[in-house]
Amino acid sequence: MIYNEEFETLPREVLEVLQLKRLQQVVQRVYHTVPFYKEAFDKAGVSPNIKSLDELRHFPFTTKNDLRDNYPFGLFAVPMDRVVRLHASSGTTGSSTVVGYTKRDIENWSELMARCFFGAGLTQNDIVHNAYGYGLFTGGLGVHYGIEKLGASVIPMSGGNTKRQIMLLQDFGPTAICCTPSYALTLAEQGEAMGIDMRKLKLRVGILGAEPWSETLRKQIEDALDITAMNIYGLSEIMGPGVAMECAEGKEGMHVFEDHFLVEVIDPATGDVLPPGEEGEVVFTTLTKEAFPLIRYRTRDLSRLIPEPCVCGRSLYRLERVMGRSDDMLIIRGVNVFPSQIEDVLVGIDGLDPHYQLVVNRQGTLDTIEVKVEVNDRLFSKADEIKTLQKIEQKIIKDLKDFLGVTAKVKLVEPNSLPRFEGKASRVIDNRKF
Ligand code: DLL
Repeated sequence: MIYNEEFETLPREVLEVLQLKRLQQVVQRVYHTVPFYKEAFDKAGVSPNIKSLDELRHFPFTTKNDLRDNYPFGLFAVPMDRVVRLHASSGTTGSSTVVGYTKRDIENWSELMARCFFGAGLTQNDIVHNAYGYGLFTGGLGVHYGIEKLGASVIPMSGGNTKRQIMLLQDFGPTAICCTPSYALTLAEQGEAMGIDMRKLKLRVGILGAEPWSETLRKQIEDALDITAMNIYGLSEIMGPGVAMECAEGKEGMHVFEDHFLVEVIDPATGDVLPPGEEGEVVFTTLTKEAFPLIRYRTRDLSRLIPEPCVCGRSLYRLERVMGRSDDMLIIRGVNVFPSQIEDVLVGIDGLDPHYQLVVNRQGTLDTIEVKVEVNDRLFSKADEIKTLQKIEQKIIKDLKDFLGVTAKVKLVEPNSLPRFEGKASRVIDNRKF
């Protein structure tokens, strides 16, 4: 099912003409309104008068660090009186990334989300249980507006409170659910533990994303809930959910909405653009965003483009399931966190040494993170004062929650007990299997 027949099935040549026109406009606009881009383009010696799509490969990349350096609104391309919504990623002040939307941006986003839902087989007759978190995270509201745009009924459940979620799944009888894949499995398991036959619910479709997941997990979720589980991809910087989405007919690879986002895949080491089909890091340029356009944003997500036509009839290239990243970002229960952010929190606490290890596990369906950190000699010599240690442990737990939104287990360990590194530190032990 195709929501916007005109734009989702454009012949490639026509799509490319549209992309070029939009690219020319956005490049001109950022050059003249955002000092960061003027400086970056001038430094790279590229002219904002683009004549072909191919020229884009000579433009400099934008990275998460650039967003942080311009925190909070430095990369916005419109005055604040045109911004109607802000979202942000998790992180302490200055390391969080903030994104903004104009009215038109929200309309476009809603339409793209409606495309996702319709493509997954939903119509205005569906009731959709939205368990993505509402708030600064783009998942909750992004999905919410898309469901309303489609004309289906949305249950704005947000995350957490699993028992209540299960109660509403029974009482309201939603036909679709939106949440992370790991949460879908948690709901299935909790429901079963409560003696409920989760396969008997009215649910028939799951729109799942925001974290990497495998075909094996898809099968497990589909079995446990008796639904079709569909993969949705997106990132706050580019818009939020709805940058790419699987279609019900193909269910293999996620169609990128290329009329709004220009996608490239690059070699993460050299930055060279790779031919379609080769695996590398995904880079997006927004073609229509007003408040917060991004040119050649390096997502750090690893994938490949599938240029072959899809059985659904869309001409849009597909992005293969994203399974990895070219940086060390972890996604713990939907919260994105870098080891360096955890380090920042730890070094801010008296009595700790900057030697730590992060152990990530999957317990049942939920990701857990344990932070092991060395106390310093001074504190260790007073360690008989158990209360002092407990206090520090509690402070770390609270700070990680307050600053990063991460719920962690914390273990204080003796000075010099964690591994030391000669080259690159490898402080993360990720035992999850995707
Ligand atoms: O996770 C937006 C979103 C919300 C997508 C709801 C889908 C559903 P961020 O918090 O900025 O935005 O995290 C973006 O999450 O760069 C990927 O590494 C990862 N990610 C998102 N969707 C998928 C997916 C939202 N389907 C980061 N498969 C991205 C694998 C995904 N990874």
